[in-house]
Amino acid sequence: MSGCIFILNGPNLNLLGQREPAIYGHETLTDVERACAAVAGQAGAEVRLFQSNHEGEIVEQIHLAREQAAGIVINPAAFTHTSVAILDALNAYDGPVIEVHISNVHKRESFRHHSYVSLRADAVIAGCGVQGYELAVARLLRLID
Ligand code: DHK
Repeated sequence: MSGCIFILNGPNLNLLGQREPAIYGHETLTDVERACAAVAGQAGAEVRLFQSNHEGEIVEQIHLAREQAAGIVINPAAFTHTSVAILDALNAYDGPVIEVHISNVHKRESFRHHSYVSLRADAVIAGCGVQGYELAVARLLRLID
């Protein structure tokens, strides 16, 4: 398996930096990708960031990860709370998985408190802002070392 880490993002995260900045901050997914690439680069690893508003496309990226990724960082966004399909795809992936939420979902509406993905994730990071992605990459590097 290569040293590539997949960073998968669900719906509306293409609007990161513009969307509800009081909750999700001002940084963009491009900023996230740059910061994660720097963390991974220190260990000689690479990241590949993907975002989709479509559940099936995220499922297909997880299938691709079976061949290409040493680990997965995933912020499924709203699909966190609804998607058995993403859970099933992650259950078919053998490497480590870290679930990230930019906001602290447990301080928010009750429908955000349940995560299907947490049934598979090796770790969950919530409420650290976009820094959560960097923390997740650092943890994955430790797990795949
Ligand atoms: C992002 C979303 O879009 C929401 O649907 C989730 C998550 C929380 C986040 O905090 O990154 O409920």
